[in-house]
Amino acid sequence: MNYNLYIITDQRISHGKSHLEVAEAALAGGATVIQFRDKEMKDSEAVVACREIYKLTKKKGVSFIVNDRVEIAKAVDADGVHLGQEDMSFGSARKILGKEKIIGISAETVEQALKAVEGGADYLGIGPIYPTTTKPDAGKALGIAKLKEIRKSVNIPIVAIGGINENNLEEVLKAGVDGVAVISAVVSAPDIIKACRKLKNKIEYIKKRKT
Ligand code: TZP
Ligand code: MG
Repeated sequence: MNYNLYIITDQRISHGKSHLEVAEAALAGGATVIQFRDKEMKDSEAVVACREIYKLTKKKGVSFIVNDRVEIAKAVDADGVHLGQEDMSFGSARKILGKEKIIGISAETVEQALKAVEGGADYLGIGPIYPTTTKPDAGKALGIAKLKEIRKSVNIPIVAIGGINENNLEEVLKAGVDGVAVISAVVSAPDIIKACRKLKNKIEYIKKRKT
């Protein structure tokens, strides 16, 4: 899985664009992962939206992850699910989805990261790295030093999240993460395709320079 530019849909801040419209634009702009994230949408509607997004991602060979909602990930045959510390347990999710699917876990501390790895997580979402208003209940910003510390403690893929934009992208990537997860800097942008392309080009440039 290519974690480079992990875009998370959010209809609350997309200025009227649907999850599908956001996903379509993000894919056109070069997103390498699309995550569906909606804590309010009815299951029946979420399944319809996810089926459509899934189809688009498959046309592009991009991974499709569902946030929190394991049953919906299962229903639409998504590539995987992303779980926070308060969501369904890893073991239950693995049972429902089977061993082939990707399960990502959010972690804010080295302890949580190690526990997730031990439990069999496929990747970690670490954040919020910077302050963010997109997730009001997110903890305090972790900062780059903590991100580096977590990076050094585990060897599975890491995606950094929270307040990431084109201005801080470089220092985040320099911490050794595999990719960045972005919501507002892309989803709320007037031109999602352009915002994605800009980030994507920058990520590729920085990664190439490093190798
Ligand atoms: N988890 C930790 S921070 C965050 C989530 C879902 C929100 C990230 O959104 P943004 O707009 O990219 O700061
Ligand atoms: Mg969650």
